[in-house]
Amino acid sequence: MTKRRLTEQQKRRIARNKSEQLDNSTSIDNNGIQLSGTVISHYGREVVVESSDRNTHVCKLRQNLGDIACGDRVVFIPQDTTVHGVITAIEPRDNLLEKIGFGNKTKPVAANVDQVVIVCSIEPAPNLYLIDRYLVAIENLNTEATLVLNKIDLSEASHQTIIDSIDHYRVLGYTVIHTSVKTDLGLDTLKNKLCNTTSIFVGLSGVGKTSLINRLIPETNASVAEVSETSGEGRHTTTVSSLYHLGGGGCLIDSPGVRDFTPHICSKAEIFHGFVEVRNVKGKCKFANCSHQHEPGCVILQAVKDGVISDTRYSSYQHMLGDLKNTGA
Ligand SMILES: Nc1nc2c(ncn2[C@@H]2O[C@H](COP(=O)(O)OP(=O)(O)OP(=O)(O)O)[C@@H](O)[C@H]2O)c(=O)[nH]1
Ligand SMILES: [Mg+2]
Ligand SMILES: [Zn+2]
Repeated sequence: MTKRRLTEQQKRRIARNKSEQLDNSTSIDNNGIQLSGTVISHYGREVVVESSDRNTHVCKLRQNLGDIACGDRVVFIPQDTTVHGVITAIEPRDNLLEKIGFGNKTKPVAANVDQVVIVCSIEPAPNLYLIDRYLVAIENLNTEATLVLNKIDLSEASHQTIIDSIDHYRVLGYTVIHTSVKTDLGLDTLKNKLCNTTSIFVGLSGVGKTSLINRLIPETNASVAEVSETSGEGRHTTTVSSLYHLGGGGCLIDSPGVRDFTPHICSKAEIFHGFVEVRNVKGKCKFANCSHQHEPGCVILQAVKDGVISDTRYSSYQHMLGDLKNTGA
């Protein structure tokens, strides 16, 4: 989109609107009503906040508060009949899941999550490098990662490689759940895994994140799309992250599908930490500063040779280090 130059008249109108907004927020401020709540979705600067009594309030974000994310705990002045509510503070976060969007700008995806559920499917087929990038990001957030392989009802003999490649993550200690929204397979297991936690569903567009959420929380009824016939990929039906409550306790955040989720990885240390199999042998290589790529006496290279670490995981590791170099980090 091209930037338009504002006319003097437009500038004056914007300044007038801003000062009116400030006046409005100050006048409610003086009423002294401040509530705590959780951000359940937001559209630009318009944020939907849920208070503890489960009422929703449409709020604006007070200037200088920075980016806000679904799952953020906030303090806000509730709306009255004439004006929007105003978010006055964002509580300190336990964690923040971010992605790198256009122009290398970080964009918050969700805050305060206990568990990130990476949803993949038989069709569209999983991208293992994308899964590994998610896992590195999640490991560095100190949250739990769970993998879901959805649309199992579509699997045929030719899909066995896909199933094996996802099941392989069990060897690394991750929970892998097979599901089908069509046959209900695995939905009880998934529900138990989500119980009493705040979880976010992430993954490619069209894998069935929203369909799973609609099935787990029937009253949600969020829109899902048909997978496009030609590409087999979804068309980004969900456009903003939204938080829903699970019947048995716990929250679920649906997120828009991503084709190219680049987690915010700043250093080699984050990559070393993010690959559990690399982290587990920390300090065991011959050289203390071993990059596990070419050095003699490297236990990781030996493990790859012995088949203990899979070739795909190791190539993701190399790929990620390469990406880091390309961004100049
Ligand atoms: N056969 C089959 N189809 C499924 C299953 N789960 C979802 N689908 C279909 O997959 C398509 C995409 O589902 P969505 O739930 O919109 O996918 P999404 O991951 O939310 O996609 P975005 O919102 O674009 O990120 C829909 O046509 C669903 O009916 C499943 O278990 N089996
Ligand atoms: Mg969706
Ligand atoms: Zn090494």
